[in-house]
Order: sequence, then C-alpha cells, then structure tokens
Amino acid sequence: MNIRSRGIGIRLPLAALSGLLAGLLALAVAELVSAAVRPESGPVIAVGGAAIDRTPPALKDWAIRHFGTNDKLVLQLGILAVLALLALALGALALRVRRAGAAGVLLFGIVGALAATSRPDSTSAADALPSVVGALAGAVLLYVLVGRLTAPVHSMAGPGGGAPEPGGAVAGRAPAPGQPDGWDRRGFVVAASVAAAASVGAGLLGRSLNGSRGQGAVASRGRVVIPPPASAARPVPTGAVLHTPGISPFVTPTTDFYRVDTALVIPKVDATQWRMRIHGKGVSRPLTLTFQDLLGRPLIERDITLACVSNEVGGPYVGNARWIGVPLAGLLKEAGVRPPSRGGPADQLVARSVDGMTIGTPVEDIMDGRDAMLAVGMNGEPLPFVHGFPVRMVVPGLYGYVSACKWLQDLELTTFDAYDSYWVKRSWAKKAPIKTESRIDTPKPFARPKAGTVMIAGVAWAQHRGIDRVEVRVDDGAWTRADLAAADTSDTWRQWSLPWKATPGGHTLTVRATDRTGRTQTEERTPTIPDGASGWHSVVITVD
Ligand SMILES: Nc1nc2c(c(=O)[nH]1)N[C@H]1C(S)=C(S)[C@@H](COP(=O)(O)O)O[C@H]1N2
Ligand SMILES: [Mo]
Repeated sequence: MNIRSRGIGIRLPLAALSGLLAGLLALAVAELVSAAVRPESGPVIAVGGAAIDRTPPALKDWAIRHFGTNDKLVLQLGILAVLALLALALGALALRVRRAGAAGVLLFGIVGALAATSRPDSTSAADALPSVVGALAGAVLLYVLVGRLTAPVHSMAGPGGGAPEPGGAVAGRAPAPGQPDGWDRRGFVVAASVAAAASVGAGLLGRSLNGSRGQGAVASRGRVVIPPPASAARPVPTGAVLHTPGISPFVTPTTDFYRVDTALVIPKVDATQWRMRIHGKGVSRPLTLTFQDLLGRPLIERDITLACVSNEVGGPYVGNARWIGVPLAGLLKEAGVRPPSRGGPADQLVARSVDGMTIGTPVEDIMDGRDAMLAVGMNGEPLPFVHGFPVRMVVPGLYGYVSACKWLQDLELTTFDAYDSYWVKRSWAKKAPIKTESRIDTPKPFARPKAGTVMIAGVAWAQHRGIDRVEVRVDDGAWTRADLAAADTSDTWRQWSLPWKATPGGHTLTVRATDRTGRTQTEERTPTIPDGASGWHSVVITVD
C-alpha cells in the first residue's frame, strides 16, 4: 500500500505549515542579516520600495487617499499576506516534489535580492545578502521538514527515521508499527519546533539590532542647537488666529503635520557626518557644506504652508509650520549660479536625498526673492526625522514633490530638458505651483448640527500669491463673503469663518477662494495628477 495516499489527509496541512515555517525562518534570518548590511536591504522593505517605485500614479493616489500615512504599513502587511499564501502553496508543492518547493523558496530570495539591489539608494551588492541568506535557510528548512513528512519510518529507528530521499520518493514502503500514517511524526515536530524557535530568536534579534540603528543620528539630533535667526519670522498678527472649534489650527503642531514620502525605513542621518555638495551646470564655484557650515550662516525663520500635490480637494495633506534655515538663493549665488533670466545655463535644481529621491525645482523660482531655504528646524526644534533631519528644502508656493526634498544630500544644477526627477518620470508635471484652494474644516461632512447659528469655518491657501477673499455658498444660494482672519504672510494659509443661520433639512455648503492676483479658484474638478487637484470643496450636512 502506498503511504503517500494513506497519510495525505494530515500531511498536506503539515506540508503547508512547513512552507509557512520556512517563509518565517527566511524572513527572520533576512532581518538578522539586514541588521549587518543595512535595514533597507531586508526583503520586505526592498520589495515594498520597489513596488512603490513602480506603482502607477493613480494607484499611489488611491492608496494615499484610503490609507493616508498608513499606506506603507498596509503595503508591508499586504506583502506579508501574499508571502504567507505563497509559502503555504510552496509547502504543498514540496510534498509532491521536494526539490521544487525548496527551489521556489530560493526563487523568492532572488526576487528580494533583485529588488534590494535595484533601489535607487542601493550602492552595494551586499544589499542582496539578506534575501539570499534568508531564502537559503528557508529552502533548507522546507526540504528537511517535508523530508520528515515523507520519510519512511523503520521500526524502532528512533528519531529522524530514515534518511530523507530526493523528491520524497517513498512509495512502496510499509508504514512502521505505531506510525499508521507512515511518516516521522516525532522528527517533524522536533524540527518544526526548533525552526519556529530559531525564527523567533533571529527575528527578534534582527528587529532589535535594526531598531537601535541610527543611535548616532539620534544623539546628533539631540545635540543640535539652532542659533537664533538673523531674520526672525514676523510675529503672527493676533487677528490671524481664529479659535473656532473644529478649524485647523493656524500653526499645525509638528506631530499632526502630514507626512508624504516613499521611505519605508525613515533615514537616520548623523548630522555630524552630513555633507552636501552644490555642483553642476553653470556652477563656477562648487560648494561642499557641513551641517555646522549651515548653522554658521545667517538663518531666516519663516511661516510657510506646505502642500502635497496628492491632496484631494478638501484633503488633509497641507500644513503650516515655522521653518528656520539658510536662504538657498544666497548659497546658489556663492556657487556662481545665475538664474535663467540673468543668462544662467541651468533652469532646474535637482535635490537628491539619502534615500534616492530626486526632486527638481525651477532655479528661477528659488532665486526670485521668495524665501526658498535649506531648512534645519521646524516649529522651534531641529527637523524631526520623518520631516527630513538634518536638512530639507522648503520653497514657498510649490508643491512638495517639486520643492521640499527631505534628508537632503546633494544639489545639482541642470536643465529640465536634460533630467526628469522621480515623480516626473512617473507622469507628474515637471513644474507645479500650488493651486489656490480652500477647505471647509467645520461642520464635518454628514454632521447633524442643530438649527440656529452654525459656524462654518476652514482654511484657504494660495502660497506666495496670498488669499484675498473667501466666499461660501449654501445650496444654490448667493455667494457670501466669509470673515477672513488677518493675513500672516502670502506664503501661509488663511483661516476664515462665517456664522450661518442654519435651517432644518439637508444642505450643501461650498467654499471658494480668490487669490491676490484676483483669480478665483476654478470650479472645474481635476484629478491630482499631473499637477494638483482643482475644484470647490463642498460638505453635505443635515440640520436637525
Ligand atoms: N526624500 C524625500 N523627500 C520628499 C519626499 C519623498 O518621498 N522623499 N516627498 C515629497 C513630497 S511629495 C511632499 S508633499 C513633502 C512632504 O513633506 P512632509 O512629509 O514633511 O510633510 O516632502 C517631499 N520630500
Ligand atoms: Mo507630495
């Protein structure tokens, strides 16, 4: 009698479990090895990063819309879920053809290795190691475990039973007494338990090593003392801050500030090691700057509202902070750069980050007198790691993807003809000034306020042009001017509010803003791609 058929009922789930254990060991070993290479080289991070690089813009926007800043967590959980399913399948396959199952595990290691070495921030073939070593461990484990499931057990042969046979070719052997299914139950349980324990150990050790990486960077941030600015921000006029319940605060607290980037591992750069070069077309005096060089220069402090091009009408990816940093125009001038309007040959400044991001900004905008800066501080402290420590760019009036490179490492002058930056390669516009927009913060969609006076309030922004007017419309009524808070600067958003005598029933509230060039934001709805969403924000509520 063929034991393969006799034991299949229990052996199939156990084989699938073996696949899962092999996958677990592979990931755990990879995590451990990545602690020795660099955390970004781990297979889940690498495949996740490679997936982000290749995500079509529409899907990226969908992910940001639905998962917000959790999009990266969702991506990694998704990768793990897919890996788990494939591991189960490979386990089942191994029961039929042991070598094929093991080879399948190795194949995933190769995919991980390719992803890790293809990332823009990968500089060394060592990035392939975590995936390869992890997959080897997983493949061996799967081979051994399934060996226990298919090994004939000779009577009283003791633990381990017979030698594993290639391909599990065990048909025709009689099951051992006391082992009616004809497989090495004890050997399997022992091997599986040891493997599970080893995975947990390796995984936890790798996690903790990876978690404690960047201690030097954390310490360096702790030691940063930002000197007082040579040019302080003008005090926010008292009338610029409204306290209507539910309105976005004028200054966005750092912890609430939106975060949009492609980094699955937040770069931890040691400020004492930081160097940045300014070089390229039309640079007659290339500069290399340290963090101390930057702090030693006259600093400017400015309130600037940042916005993301992926922000939908009414969306959350906009925030206002107090930035401190070095004026970028001055640095460029020192490097001998002239803007195109003064005959300079470079019209694009490409910022590169330590994580391989590239962001291209018009040189003309940087040098036209606006407060473009290399920011070192945000809301009174050194930049938080998630917002680009130690140095990022901030340019008033331009969406973040064309101006606000975090974890800055290099500035190269070139032309828009010669080079497409990261998002431009992914079909976003080369140039993207922020569109005039306004948002109703309160009431919230589907709110049920009581009839009587209801405060409608929110924010409006048209960075570097300034907001001139905000109007609100209830249903199809006339546009009514909202009360505008005092303007801080043209680079910040403006809060607004309007008391409304709410009558019972369903209502649609709509807002629109007009900037100081006299242009009213267009009603025409466009998607975020390629250069930012347009349209009027409206909110549907029911008054009780
Ligand atoms: N290195 C790096 N810098 C980056 C990005 C990124 O993905 N990587 N995203 C940009 C985008 S699209 C925006 S909107 C801003 C967001 O800055 P914040 O996360 O500090 O709010 O950072 C910009 N700088
Ligand atoms: Mo963005």
